[in-house]
Amino acid sequence: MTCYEDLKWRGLIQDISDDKLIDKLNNESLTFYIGTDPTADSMHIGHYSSFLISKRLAKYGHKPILLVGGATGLIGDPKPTAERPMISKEEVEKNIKGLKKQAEEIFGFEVVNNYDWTKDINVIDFLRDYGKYFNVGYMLGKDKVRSRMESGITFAEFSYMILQALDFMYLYEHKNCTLQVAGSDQWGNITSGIELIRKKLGKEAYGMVMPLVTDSNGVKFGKTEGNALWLDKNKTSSYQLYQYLINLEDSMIISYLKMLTFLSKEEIEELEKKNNEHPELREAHKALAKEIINDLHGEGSYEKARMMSEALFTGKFTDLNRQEIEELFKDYDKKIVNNDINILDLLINIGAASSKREAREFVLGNAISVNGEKVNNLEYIISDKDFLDDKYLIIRRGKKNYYIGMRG
Ligand code: 383
Repeated sequence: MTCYEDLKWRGLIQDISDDKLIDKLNNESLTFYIGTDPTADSMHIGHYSSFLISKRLAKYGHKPILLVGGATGLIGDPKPTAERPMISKEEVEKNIKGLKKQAEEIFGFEVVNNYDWTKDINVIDFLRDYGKYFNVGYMLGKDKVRSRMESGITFAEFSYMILQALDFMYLYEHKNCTLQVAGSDQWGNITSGIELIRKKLGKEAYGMVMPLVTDSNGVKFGKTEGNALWLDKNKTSSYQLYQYLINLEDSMIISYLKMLTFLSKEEIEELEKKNNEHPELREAHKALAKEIINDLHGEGSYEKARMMSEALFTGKFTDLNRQEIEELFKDYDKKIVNNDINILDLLINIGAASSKREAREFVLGNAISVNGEKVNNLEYIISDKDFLDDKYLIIRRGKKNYYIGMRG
């Protein structure tokens, strides 16, 4: 497959600025860039799905530049709904550090910061050198601006597209960057850059946008109950990512494999077959989770997350270490438990039973296990050996109810 065919097959091409780009992608080595603004100190999975393009194009011999918007982050790319709150310079500074490190670690390419070439442009030069090339009618025609005509847009956010256009031109002139890639929400900003380069330099530059990855209801990939899944493993653990990925809708899984992994066409077609024949095995989901989690958190991270999830299912926790147990039960109340307590009293103390009578029923009914071992003896006494890693005691009632005790 050619580069373009591959991108097309994966569903990664929503729009290109000029058909000439197809030939260039297939036969030349282009320098291209993709940018992100420092609105948080970590990227989320939505960024990951877009920034993966850098690795994909690099595989075909193109050269990626990743841009962190130290300048643009101070202004704010207009959202279709409302003005962004201004972020303090200190916060932007802190976020840049986080993002730069992350971009370097995860994607492994050169990272530039547009603050470096924007900070010294004074207002007169800005208006003469760039403002003069932008017709207000043209700017008003951009989707993002149009959608804000009712709710209002400040001059600062209105000017954002000029800053992004200026970046493209700077990178064109200084790094021979002829292509900007992004999610489809960036189309207006990218075409502004192409126009500026054409008008000011008389040169041709290109843009390519990918669809934003969503579920079948149009909800952005990686949004769970209004929260984003972060790429920083201290903010979103491998286990949390695993839970999210393994539960994705069946109908979307093949398109996710195409867009979010580097598995080949053959491998994905094989998984598609398995998914159709035995959806209950969740082979395609597992493959997706494995690719993403290992890529983000390092080899072996998927296996750990899978073991944790398995433990929750079987009730056996003996293979997990203290940190993994803490991670699994981080949202659970933990009750202090001491040695020599009888199982019935323990069940009441820990909240698994409301009375001795009920506790007795659970135990005799085979519903209770301690760290995965069934306990059906009413005289059972908790001792040292019951504390996993000398700290935690995991009581399971039935299949799904967990209660956690810890040493005082
Ligand atoms: C700033 C200066 C540039 C080029 C790009 C930028 C950032 C851009 C933007 N991007 C989004 C962001 O920062 O706002 N104006 O969160 C997102 N991107 C990527 C992708 C995406 C976009 O970082 O579609 C999703 O992740 O393009 O929304 O010179």
